[in-house]
Amino acid sequence: MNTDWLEKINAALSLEDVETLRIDIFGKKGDLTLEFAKMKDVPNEEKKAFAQHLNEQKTLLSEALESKKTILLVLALEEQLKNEKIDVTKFVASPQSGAIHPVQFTMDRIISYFQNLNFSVEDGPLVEDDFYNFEALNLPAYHPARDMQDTFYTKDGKVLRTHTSPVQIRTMLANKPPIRMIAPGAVFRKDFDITHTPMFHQVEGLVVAGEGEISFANLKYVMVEFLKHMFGDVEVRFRPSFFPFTEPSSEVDISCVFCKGEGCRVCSHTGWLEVLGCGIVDVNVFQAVGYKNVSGYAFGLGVERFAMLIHKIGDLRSLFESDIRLLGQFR
Ligand code: 2U9
Repeated sequence: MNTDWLEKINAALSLEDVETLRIDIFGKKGDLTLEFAKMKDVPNEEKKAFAQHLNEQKTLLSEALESKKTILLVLALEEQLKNEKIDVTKFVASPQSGAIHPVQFTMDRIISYFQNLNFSVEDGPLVEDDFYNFEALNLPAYHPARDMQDTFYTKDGKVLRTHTSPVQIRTMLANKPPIRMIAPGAVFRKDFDITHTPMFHQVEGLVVAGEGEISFANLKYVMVEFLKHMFGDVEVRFRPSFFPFTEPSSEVDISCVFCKGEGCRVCSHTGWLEVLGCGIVDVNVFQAVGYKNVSGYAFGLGVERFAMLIHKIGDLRSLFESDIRLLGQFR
């Protein structure tokens, strides 16, 4: 070998240089490879010393190549770290995260409250048959609630459900008592003014057990605890009312969350806000689903109204406008 390979390896400036040198020394036509090829022409008595010398050269050069490679890799890494240094004090605008809509947020709170009381969560179709939406709920054909003014009808005589009550009918038809369920979801009514939208959300509840097992006291206890959970430290009052599907029936008020019962514009100076309806399930409803010797209570509420009172949102329509200034407050 006429070349001083060690010196060349020492002088290499890049990994590519090292690789070129490796090929020049150890490649098929490499300097050392050609030296080894000369073995066959060396006289027998000199072969041993010749081979020993070449093997020493081989070890020396390959170690030199390896250590040069390591040095260059470390230098490259140091260079990379220097270039990739980040300034953690630099200002970066953080991405905006989404938020749960206040109606969904309120719905989730209501649902989890009743799930903790072991109520199941049921759902059903939005487009319903007359039987499930009206007939089975003690709303006969002449009942004013069926009026074309209030209900959306499809061309083929179906209705957009006006409440989630058909879900309770379907659940009773598909199961035997006892039942402890809620039905959350969208409902539709031909109503559009400051306090009504043609689509809104309800959560309704139904509990059914054996004859004499469910009383108004059970219903009252659960409603009062639920309303205190949702609205905090409020007074609760029950007023007698009427619904076709419950008898007796009650509307339930809480002390006004704006004026604490003092009287203000929101509560029309009464100190009270109506928040839900409830009652003991009418025997006609149980008869329609073939339930005998049972007792039960039911309740229903509007989720938008709850959301507005909880979050002090003044205008119902703002819940349907997708305005980022409102929604952003719920992150
Ligand atoms: C079955 C039996 C009984 C559900 C009930 C109410 C009273 C009620 C309104 C509150 C405000 C609807 O969203 S709202 O306009 N609901 O007052 N709902 S009892 O009673 C049922 C339901 C299903 C089988």
